[in-house]
Amino acid sequence: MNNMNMPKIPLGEWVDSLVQWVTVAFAGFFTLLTNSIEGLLNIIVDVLSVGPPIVLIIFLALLVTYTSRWPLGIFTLVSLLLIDNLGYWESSIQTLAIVLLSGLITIIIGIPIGIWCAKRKTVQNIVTPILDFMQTMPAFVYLIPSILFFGIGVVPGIIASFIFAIAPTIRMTNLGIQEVPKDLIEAADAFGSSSSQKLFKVQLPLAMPTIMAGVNQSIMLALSMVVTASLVGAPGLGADVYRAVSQIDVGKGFEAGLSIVFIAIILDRITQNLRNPAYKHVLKPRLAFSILAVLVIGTAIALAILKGNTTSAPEDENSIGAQTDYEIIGIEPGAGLMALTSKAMEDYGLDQWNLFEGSSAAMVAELKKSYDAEKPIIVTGWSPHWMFASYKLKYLDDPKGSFGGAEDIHTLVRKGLDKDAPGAYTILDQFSWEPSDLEAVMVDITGGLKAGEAAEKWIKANPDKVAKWTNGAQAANGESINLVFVAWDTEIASTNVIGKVLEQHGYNVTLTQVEVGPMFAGVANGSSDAMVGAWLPTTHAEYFNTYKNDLVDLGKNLHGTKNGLVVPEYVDIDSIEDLQ
Ligand code: PBE
Repeated sequence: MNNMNMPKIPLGEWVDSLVQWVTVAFAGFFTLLTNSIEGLLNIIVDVLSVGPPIVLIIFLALLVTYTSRWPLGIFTLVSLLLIDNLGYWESSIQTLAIVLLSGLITIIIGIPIGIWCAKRKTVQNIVTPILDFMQTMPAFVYLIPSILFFGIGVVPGIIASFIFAIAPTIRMTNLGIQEVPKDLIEAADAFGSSSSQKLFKVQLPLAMPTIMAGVNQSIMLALSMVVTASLVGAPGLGADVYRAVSQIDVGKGFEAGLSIVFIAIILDRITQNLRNPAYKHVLKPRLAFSILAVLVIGTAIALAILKGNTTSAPEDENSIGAQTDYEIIGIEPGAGLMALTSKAMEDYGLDQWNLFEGSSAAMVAELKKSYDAEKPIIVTGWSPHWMFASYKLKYLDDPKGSFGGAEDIHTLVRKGLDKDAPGAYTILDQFSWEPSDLEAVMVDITGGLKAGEAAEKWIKANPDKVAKWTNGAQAANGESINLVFVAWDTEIASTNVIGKVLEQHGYNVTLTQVEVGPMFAGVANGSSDAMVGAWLPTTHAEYFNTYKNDLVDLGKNLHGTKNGLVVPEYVDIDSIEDLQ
């Protein structure tokens, strides 16, 4: 509702249709971009991980020593050894590669735009507000269209980091050039320099310290995006942090976070002193950086040649693994389904395969993308779920039973709720329905209804069921109830329905969306009143066992769920064994 009696401007809808149009119109371009970025990233990762970790560690320690003196060199050596020791080396390489690549793109695109801004007032007037927009729009927002354009994985993460990080480079380049003293420019003009001579011989060299300060900031901003980017499946330390949050693993969160801090310090010191290395008297920067360039490029070429020679392995291009890049598209790292899938991958010996971490929404987006293009895809799936109504899908057979059988969904409430809110306790206790009910709500939500509206619609259509839940429950008088849930389609639907029922019974209900671990912890420590999405006995066994003494299990609200690996029907396999 707005208070001027004006119809709402459909801004969101416009953006939606624009993005939809762009997704289709530029599909080819996006695929090209995705493949190039992925290719470049793979090269960087390969170069960085050539030889055992100690090679790169010593190399980086030497580089930092050269640019920023030996104490920092020793710091680099010790901190990287620690990262390796803690088991975060591979993640760190991924993160480093992502940051280096977004940094590189930032420089290649940012510096020319900065120069252009400095030369033309009009360009600056147009670019400045765009930069303001890019910098202040929450970075999460870029991820959404990025998934649609580039799929899930590392590419949308790199693009979002780049958009988020490019502003300082452009601004500082512009500033640096404009700050070059007028008399120097006049002198250059007096000697008859062309404008490119002026740029490369006078303006850029003098502006370099400012430009490098901008690049340094851009790289730091890109690094700060790694956690956000992991929400859409970017690998690396960000994914480790996200997993730790999702599972409330304080120790792992700290270890991965500390690794990010170390990398930030190292990158910061290198980029800060790149122009003016501490030991430039011992080794001329020109020579030092030529050696560096030769080493890096030489390694890349050598690796490419080696790779070219070894791809002769008889790999069947039509195998499901080759067609899907050996990737299984997963959901939130803390989800029970992810643990079950990892176990299944062990049980069936799928060591070649990768389980992608991201979110349920990203998984569904990726499924839709592949489905529309009739491309093979394997996702982690569960029922009830609307995707089975919207697409023709099948579960892969699980002869070893790794995913367990049909389960129940339980309602868990905090201790003391029976005394503090007896009416709500009764309703939550009596809450029980069928998979088909839940599915109906989910289908309405994907059909475009808001979750709350879909819930109300279902409640209106099913008065008898609701009457059974509320039977004998004391009405409330605006007391507050807080329900926690994870943004899984099933839980969005069920939590909204029970929330509306409680509201209609006089409660003031808030729904709080959190990660998996925090959902259980929140009810156990009493900061939330209840959750209706505990999948037992298998999927959430670990969380349940951790917190069961501190919460009250009101038993099942639904029976007959399923977990497993799901593929579109047009994919020509039937069993997890076919992936071996
Ligand atoms: N799910 C849906 C959750 C439980 C509800 C299967 C994605 C999980 O895997 O934890």
